[in-house]
Amino acid sequence: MYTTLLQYFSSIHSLTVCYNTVCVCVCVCVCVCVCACVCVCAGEFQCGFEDEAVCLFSQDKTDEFDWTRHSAATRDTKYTPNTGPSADHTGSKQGFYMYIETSRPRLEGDKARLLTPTFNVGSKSSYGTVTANPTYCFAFYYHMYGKHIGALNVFLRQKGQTVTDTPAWSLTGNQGDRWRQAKVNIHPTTTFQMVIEGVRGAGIEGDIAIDDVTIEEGNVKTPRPTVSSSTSVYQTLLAPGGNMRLVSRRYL
Ligand SMILES: [Ca+2]
Ligand SMILES: [Ca+2]
Repeated sequence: MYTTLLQYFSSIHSLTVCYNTVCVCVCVCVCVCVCACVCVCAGEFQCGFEDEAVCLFSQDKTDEFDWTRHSAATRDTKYTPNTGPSADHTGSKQGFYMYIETSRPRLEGDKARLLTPTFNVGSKSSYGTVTANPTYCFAFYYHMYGKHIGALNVFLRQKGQTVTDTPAWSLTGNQGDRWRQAKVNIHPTTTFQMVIEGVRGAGIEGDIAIDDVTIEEGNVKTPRPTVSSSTSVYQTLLAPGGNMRLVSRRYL
């Protein structure tokens, strides 16, 4: 209920805040709902899924199932002990992450897509100068453990006059029982979201989890991680640049 109200509230109010701001809203409902929001500049977008509102991430409704917010081990540990994380990325069993539960009734190929908030790309003055064609580093931690792991795909969804999804990153297959970080440069030229898609593999030992998602201005700062070519693909998005300028970045 709380999350639904929060998303409803945010959808009808343009939260006039910069991209670097994280807002937390509280709604009280007695016949009618009254909401209040507090916004704090955080320096970058960061989400560890610790709050029930999950930083205004949303579930795609056009796919087969949803991502689940969870802590400690994934739900069906009793029956499927060999898949999913046992704690969130920080190692805390009280910490939360998002994952796809691949037990019944899920079928091979079923997809669940998780959407970041929508960000504006504008132009930004900084001490009289203008930042043009900024690059953003989109980073997150993933956990892909189990013999039936399917795929984890990331798309840049640009929401101009038409909506276009561009592949930004993809990985398939068992990566072992550990959290690893993925980083990718993105070059949005208009309002955008990131789409995180989990695909169910051939069996029930296929839980895929993510945690600590960040978007910050600038290029990826560390070398691209090396991944096994036999089971995985790592792809850097090279979207065409534009004359994009950044002034205000905000949730819509
Ligand atoms: Ca977390
Ligand atoms: Ca869904």
